[in-house]
Amino acid sequence: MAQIIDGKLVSARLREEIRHEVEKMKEHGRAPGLAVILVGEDPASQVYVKNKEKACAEVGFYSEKYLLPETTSEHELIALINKLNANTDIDGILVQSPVPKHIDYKKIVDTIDPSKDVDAFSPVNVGRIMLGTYSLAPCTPAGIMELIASTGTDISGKNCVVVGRSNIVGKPMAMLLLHADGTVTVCHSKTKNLKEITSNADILVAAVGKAGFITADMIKPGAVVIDVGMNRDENGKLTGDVDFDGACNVASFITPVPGGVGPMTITMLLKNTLTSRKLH
Ligand code: L34
Repeated sequence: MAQIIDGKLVSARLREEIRHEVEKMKEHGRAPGLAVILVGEDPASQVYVKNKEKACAEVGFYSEKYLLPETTSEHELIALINKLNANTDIDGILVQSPVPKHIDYKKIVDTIDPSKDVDAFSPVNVGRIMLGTYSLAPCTPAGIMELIASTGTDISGKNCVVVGRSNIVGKPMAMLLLHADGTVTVCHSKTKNLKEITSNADILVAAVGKAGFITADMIKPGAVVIDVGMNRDENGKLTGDVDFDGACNVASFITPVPGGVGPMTITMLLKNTLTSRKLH
């Protein structure tokens, strides 16, 4: 049976370190400040943003939350970001994705001052991730690196397979694994012989967005399996991209959904905001 990688536990340890550092920081100066913006009423986004706000309070950050109506114009959103760019109490700005269709997310990300881009989504920060010279890490992939480290697995020389090539997860994940000397393969919807490739993975990261897509027969015995999926069934129950029960019989370590990658994404956001505070 696979051991479950407890994302809440790994998160709690890191958040305690952050909280402690913030406490010391506040003796001499201001706390790190994060602004989170949500446009519209997507129920899943509301949960994630609420979790981010809660996490900020937990570690003693200053935070501002902007819940804007669906009808907010691109122009209004850009004006708010420009105000936050100039606000010296704010070290991090995050616009929760997805945004309504009439807003161009790329344009929004381009407006955020790269030094406050705690998602590390802006072209400057993405470039730094590619070069390996980044200080703001992509949150979900960086959280996954911590989860892998928590198992004691050395990535160097391992076959790492990432299923999914999104800008938020797949692409930056591949880069971080490559920087850690993994042998990295990125698979996607056009990949042929997917099972053949995943079956060779010592470390398998599933970021597909389809419930139960990765089945036990696609997993190498003893693999470390990371499930990035956040799929909701018709009853609103959260499930990952991996058939968890089946995978448990094959993998050596596996992350659950919920309680795996999700909490770590938020923890890395806190870490980036703290880093950004030190640079401002
Ligand atoms: N700008 N947009 C921006 N930055 C991000 O880093 C995100 N992401 C993704 C969606 N859009 C974004 C998140 O915050 C996904 N994501 C995220 C964050 C937290 C959680 C899930 C996704 C989370 O807290 N998950 C909990 C369960 C929550 C629930 O019950 O719905 C968990 O234990 O996995």
